[in-house]
Amino acid sequence: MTTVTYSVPAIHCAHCTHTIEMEVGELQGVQSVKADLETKNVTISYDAPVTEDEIKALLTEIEYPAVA
Ligand SMILES: [Cu+2]
Repeated sequence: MTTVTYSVPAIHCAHCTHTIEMEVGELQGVQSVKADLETKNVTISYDAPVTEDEIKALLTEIEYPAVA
């Protein structure tokens, strides 16, 4: 399993963290998603078949892009 943490500055309320957790959690292979309102960090643990590129693409699509 791979765990990544992204900074997502667009997070501004509990609705944002909920949306991110729901949407990213639906990707096949994602084991856990935790979006933190205080730090604006999103920590995601995943296995195949999902890839980091797909996770980042989804975050961009739902308008919560990860910054490097
Ligand atoms: Cu919000």
